[in-house]
Order: sequence, then C-alpha cells, then structure tokens
Amino acid sequence: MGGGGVGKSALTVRFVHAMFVEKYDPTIEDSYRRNLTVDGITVALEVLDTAGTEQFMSLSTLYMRSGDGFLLVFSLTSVESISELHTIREQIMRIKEATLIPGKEQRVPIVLVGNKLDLTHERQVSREVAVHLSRSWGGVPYYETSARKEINVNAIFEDVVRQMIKADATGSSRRSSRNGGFVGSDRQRKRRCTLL
Ligand SMILES: Nc1nc2c(ncn2[C@@H]2O[C@H](COP(=O)(O)OP(=O)(O)OP(=O)(O)O)[C@@H](O)[C@H]2O)c(=O)[nH]1
Ligand SMILES: [Mg+2]
Repeated sequence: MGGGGVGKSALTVRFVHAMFVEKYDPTIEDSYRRNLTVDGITVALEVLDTAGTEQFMSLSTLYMRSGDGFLLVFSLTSVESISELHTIREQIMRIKEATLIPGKEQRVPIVLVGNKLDLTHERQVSREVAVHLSRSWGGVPYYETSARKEINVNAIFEDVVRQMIKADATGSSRRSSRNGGFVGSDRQRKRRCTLL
C-alpha cells in the first residue's frame, strides 16, 4: 500500500512477471499469484496491488483486514509520499491489533519500502529520514528499491513472507490456522497468503 504513483504496480509486476512497466496507469485493484520459497518453505502468494489514488481507495480497510503482510511503499522522490504512510500504517495497526492474541508477542508483518532508487537526481527523502520512521514503527525492516533497475525487489517480498511465516508460528495469524490456511500436514505444507 502507499500513495499514487510511488511504484506499487511496477514493483509487483517486476516481482511476478520480471519486467518493468514504464507507463503510469493508476490501479483500481489487481491481484497476482506467485509461488515463493523462503528458507525452504514454499508459499503460494496472492499479491494484492492496491490503489494509491484517492478516488479508488474506498476498499483499503477491506484489504487491511484480509492481508497477512504489508509492503508500505513510498517514492524516494516525494516527501509527501512518505508522510502519507503514517495514516495507512495507523489504520493497519488498528485493524490488525483487534485480531492478535493477548499476552503473546506478535507483530504485524510490515516492510517499509523507498522506491525509485535509480532516480538519484530527483531524490527528496534521505535514508536517515526513512530509517527514523522505520525505528518509530518498532524497527520494521526498511529497503530502498528500484523496480526499473531491479534492485531489492525480491528482497522486500521475501522479508515480508519471512515475517508472515514467523507470525504463523507464534500463532498470531489466527485466521490462517483456524480456516485451514495451511494445505497439507507435513513440513512441506503450503500456505496461502495475501500481501497488500
Ligand atoms: N525510474 C523509476 N520509475 C518507476 C519506478 N517504479 C515505478 N516507476 C514509474 O512510476 C510511475 C508510477 O508507477 P506505478 O507502479 O504505476 O505506481 P503505483 O504506486 O502503482 O500508482 P497507483 O496505482 O496510482 O497507486 C510509472 O510511470 C512507473 O514506470 C522505479 O523504480 N524507477
Ligand atoms: Mg498501481
């Protein structure tokens, strides 16, 4: 999730189809699937590419409820785009905290992503500012990416999936364990996850 034009679709399409989308076509909602193996565990990922443009954002609460992990994306070329993430993160925490089990140490899987790293001359957000924000969120991982130059694209998905697997193991994802989110019963079991 993140503001309009920050590169959510470009990152998703780079991750799923290994190509760069040059054209800006504001998203209403797109869903993608890809298998990803992290630390020997294969997950069937459903990646929900959401709308950043105000007029299409009415479904965002629904996405937050159904999502198991979140990539919060801003553009390194836009100061406004990083400040927009405050409200989004607050909404996610409010919605997700209601589903956590009291007394267990659990975290909502989140990765902070500063995209368009290749546009060096247009950069407006320093690494320090972004790291400061990630610390204020309890130390969520922060990555600088480029969908164009394919920098750190797989890394952000792997990181959030790793957090999702850990969250499942500590029992925070009640929904997954309750409704049979796991397919199969041995160590090679598959999971169905939704990323926003
Ligand atoms: N140079 C550069 N351009 C990028 C990068 N990522 C995205 N873009 C460009 O930025 C524009 C917007 O990218 P999108 O991926 O459509 O942005 P979005 O966040 O999905 O926007 P909404 O769907 O409106 O929320 C497009 O023209 C992309 O080609 C990047 O890493 N580097
Ligand atoms: Mg988009």
